[in-house]
Amino acid sequence: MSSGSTSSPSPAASPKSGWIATPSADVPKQIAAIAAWLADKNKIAVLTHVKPDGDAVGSSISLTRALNLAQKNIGIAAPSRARAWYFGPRPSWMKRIVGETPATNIETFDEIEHESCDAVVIVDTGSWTQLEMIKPWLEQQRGKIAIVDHHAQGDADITERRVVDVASAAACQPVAELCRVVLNKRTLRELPVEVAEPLYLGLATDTGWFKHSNVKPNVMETAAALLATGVDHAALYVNIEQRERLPRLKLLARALASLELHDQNRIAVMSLTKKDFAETGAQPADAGGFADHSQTLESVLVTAVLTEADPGEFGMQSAPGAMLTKISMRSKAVKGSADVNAAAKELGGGGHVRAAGAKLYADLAATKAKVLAAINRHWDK
Ligand SMILES: [Mn+2]
Repeated sequence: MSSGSTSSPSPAASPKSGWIATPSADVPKQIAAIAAWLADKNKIAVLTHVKPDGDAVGSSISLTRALNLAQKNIGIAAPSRARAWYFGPRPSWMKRIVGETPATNIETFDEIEHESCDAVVIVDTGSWTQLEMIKPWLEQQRGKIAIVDHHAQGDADITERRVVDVASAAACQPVAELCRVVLNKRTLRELPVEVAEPLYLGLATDTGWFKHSNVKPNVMETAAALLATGVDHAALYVNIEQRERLPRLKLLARALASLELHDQNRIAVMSLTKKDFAETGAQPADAGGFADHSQTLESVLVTAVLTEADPGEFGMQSAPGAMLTKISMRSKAVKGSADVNAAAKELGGGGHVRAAGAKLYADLAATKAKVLAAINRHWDK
């Protein structure tokens, strides 16, 4: 669920009670059941998690397009029956991917409070914490909701109608199958390219453009089928990953200048102050993905990026006299690395084994000491 350049590897285990992965053998059956349930629905909202990333946008836009194309095929005379809904900050490239597809950016709850629909499909999440803003509305849609996800954690009380394919690196994989069934195609290779392209985007971004440890044969098989439909993957890469603004690069220069190595050069720490943001003109979101740079150092196994932050940015209370520091950690997928999820949990945060974060009411120096100590307690045994 993180942004394109910082996509984390496979979702963590330990599901809450009731939220269980769909057994692999049942995934096709469950997808077929959701497609059959959607067949006669005339007004469908396709939702995804707050702060949508490549997989969230890719899976929601492709499904919205497939549902509307199927509507033409079955001849329902009405405006487009499916619409994608988004809330929270959106990636800069989003408009290019959404194009003319019906989509609404929800800024405040009252915009949707009285919206009605026949069906709601939630993709790439199944957690109330990721759907907070529209939770009261969703609670009124009981019985009308389906979830297509790939995360091992979620809230079972949202709906029982769900497919949770944890063997997939991206939600776009089960959603690709759903699109195929909705459009009555035999194989993914027969999907229209406008459906295949956002699916490819989700698959690419959730795997770090096919370099994370979650890349399995099924990922490459799906990617190959999507490419065969005519997806221009080189253009997609340029459009998504090569659109940086100068302030972000200037902020990266500050981060690299701050780089320190600790613990026999196994831990890299970069620190960004409020002054760095002010002087480069960068926004808080511009610091995403910086760990990728320090991780290129051969000796480094774990990277921490520490950022002075505004508590209000996270909806947190400002404590007088206390500085909030945001911590983002990454660990290399190699033997002898560390479990940054365990380290983050000690600091009151969490995430995945290879990508996790936390926030502390402490200044940069105090935070650094706590982070180094926490990482040191969680080297692989
Ligand atoms: Mn995802």
